[in-house]
Parts: sequence; C-alpha cells; structure tokens
Amino acid sequence: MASPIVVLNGPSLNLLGSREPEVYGTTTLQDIEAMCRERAERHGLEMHFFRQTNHEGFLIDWIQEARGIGASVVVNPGAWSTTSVAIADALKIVEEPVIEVHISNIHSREPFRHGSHVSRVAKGVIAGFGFRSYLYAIDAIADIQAVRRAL
Ligand code: CA2
Repeated sequence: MASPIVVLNGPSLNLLGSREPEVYGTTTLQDIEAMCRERAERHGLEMHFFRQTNHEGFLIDWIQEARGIGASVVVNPGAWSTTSVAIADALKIVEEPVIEVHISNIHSREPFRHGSHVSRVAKGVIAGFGFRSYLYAIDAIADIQAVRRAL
C-alpha cells in the first residue's frame, strides 16, 4: 500500500516570496503547498500534511507524528540543517524515505550552509532547483514506492 507523504519546513520559510527573490524566487510557501498537493495527487499519493514552523521542537514533534503514521518525509530544515543534531536524530528513526530539500544550492553558497546534519540521515538531497526541489522530491518518493511495488 502507498505510504502518505508529509512536507515539513523550517524557520523563516513562511517569508518565501517576500524577500531575497534573487536567491529564493517569488513563489510563496502557499503556492508551493498547492503544487506539492497537485504533484502528490498526480502520483496517486496522499499528502497528509504540509507545515512550517519557526520552533525547532514543533518540527521534531511533527517528524515523530510522520513516523507514527508511516509517512515518507520531504523536509526543508532551512538553517537547522547545519545546526540541529536533534532534528537529524528524529529523522534518523523515520522508517520511510526522508528527502532533504533546499530551494537554493547550499553547496554553491557560503561555507556555513554546507555540512548538513540532516544529509547524513536522509535517503537523498535535492537542492538548487527553486520550488521545484520539492516537486522532484515527491517524484523521487513516488518512484521509490513504485520500485518497491515491482519487487
Ligand atoms: O535554500 C533553502 O531552501 C534553504 O533551506 C533556505 C534557508 C537557508 O538558511 C538554507 O541555508 C537554505 C533560509 C530560509 C529563509 O527563507 C527566507 C525566505 C524569504 C526571505 C528571507 C528568508
């Protein structure tokens, strides 16, 4: 049976579309949510929830909630990717695939954006494709599930 998808967003991503358009584009987080829902639906997958928080503990609670329902996780941890061992620990015990996404290519930016703790526990990382990073992550999850069904 197809497992649901949850999409999680970390600090300040609620401001997308309003500042630094040259780095993060002009698409809002609400636009991204709508596109993710459509993409998941197209793959016949349920997007169980799409959330954003500026509070690290909430993100950890939601990761545990995702684990509890057997969901795959698309996560843009924002700046917490490089600072939070706690988020990486929470993601490590999610049984379904975890895909880390970033709108910008963190590897071509300042060195302090390199070295994500989350990358060490993620199944894969998609960065640098703007809002499409999220859509490609959903495609990857659909593909993983299709391969699994074919086995
Ligand atoms: O490229 C990404 O998706 C990031 O996760 C975005 C984070 C940044 O700290 C990561 O290194 C890369 C920043 C999110 C803040 O978003 C803003 C949006 C609009 C205006 C200002 C910040």
